[in-house]
Amino acid sequence: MSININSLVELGWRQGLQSQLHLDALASQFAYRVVAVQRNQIQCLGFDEQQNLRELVLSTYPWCHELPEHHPTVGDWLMLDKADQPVQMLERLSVIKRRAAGQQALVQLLAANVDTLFIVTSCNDDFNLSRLERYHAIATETHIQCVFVLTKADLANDSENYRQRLQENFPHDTVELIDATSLVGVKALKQWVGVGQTVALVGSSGVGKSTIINSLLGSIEQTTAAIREDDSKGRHTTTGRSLHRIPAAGLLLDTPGMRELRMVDVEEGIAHSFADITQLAEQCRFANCQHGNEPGCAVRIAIDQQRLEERRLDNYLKLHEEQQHNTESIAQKRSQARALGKFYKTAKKTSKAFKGR
Ligand SMILES: Nc1nc2c(ncn2[C@@H]2O[C@H](COP(=O)(O)OP(=O)(O)OP(=O)(O)O)[C@@H](O)[C@H]2O)c(=O)[nH]1
Ligand SMILES: [Mg+2]
Ligand SMILES: [Zn+2]
Repeated sequence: MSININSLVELGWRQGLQSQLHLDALASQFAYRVVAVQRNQIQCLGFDEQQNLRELVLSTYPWCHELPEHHPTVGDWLMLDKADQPVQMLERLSVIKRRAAGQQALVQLLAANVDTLFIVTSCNDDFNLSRLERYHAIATETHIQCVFVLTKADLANDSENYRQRLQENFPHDTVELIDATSLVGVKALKQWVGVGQTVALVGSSGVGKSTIINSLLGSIEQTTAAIREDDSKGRHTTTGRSLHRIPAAGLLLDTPGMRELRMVDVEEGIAHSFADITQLAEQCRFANCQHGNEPGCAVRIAIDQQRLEERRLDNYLKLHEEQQHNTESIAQKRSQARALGKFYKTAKKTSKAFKGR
């Protein structure tokens, strides 16, 4: 077989990807993983016929006119023919996305085929449970395991408080409190980055995503920069997404700190992330209870009895509404794009038939 499975495994190759291919494709095509995307340049890594590792830069692919959500993103797998032409993109086993910035109703992909998400925040003013709940819902939607990484433990004298608040809000997830600048500090994170595993790091600018990557790599591959003293905000040092291989371990995906994380296509993720609220809601007297002033609201009772934080309910309702609004706008855009695609196809056929006459 032309694909060196053992080596591709280190790049994250697995059964769920291979099973998407017919035998003839396996024999004639080569799997490449997208490791960085800059404007139209897609950098990917794979193996040639002699099983040598190769890095390629692609600037076009046959489906480049489709909606942005169908374009390759970091972590995607492309199948290339013997002339290095991309022929297909494999179905994503997981995908992290948000509604793109700006007025247009478009999806922006952040990463594909991720196993674990390190949701990074610091023991300082960056700490915000409502924002962390956004990341959590997005990961849960696509069945990515979440690990909360709380950095700058060495700079805060109440770091345990931060850890406790995080763990109470996310009782089913792991929380790691670390000093990201030291090798010893990031040791606890190694267990999530086994051979063939892909871990993406997300979080605001300045929380230490690139610092964690450098410490795990044991070398400086990513530029880092000090945060602002007055409000703990970062300086948006990392501007692109890129995959990094840790020797004898897995892959780490660095991302730029995001100012906004607008929810889209995440209904199930929200329901799972806020399972405590959705379960309580089942006991409300009215099936369509909005958990406001209705009598017999089990969610309100839980808040009154301090079993649920009001902030968490407010955020749940907010995210729910936001995701519904964005998903509807994007669904419209998708159906417009489909109609346009059909129109072009028909126009092409008609023009061919006309020319053939
Ligand atoms: N003392 C200490 N400093 C840290 C820790 N984590 C990060 N830093 C520092 O915080 C600053 C920001 O870290 P970066 O790694 O650049 O942050 P980032 O999340 O990659 O930020 P963007 O690329 O802007 O999104 C750097 O000066 C790091 O050295 C930590 O755990 N302890
Ligand atoms: Mg960075
Ligand atoms: Zn209710």
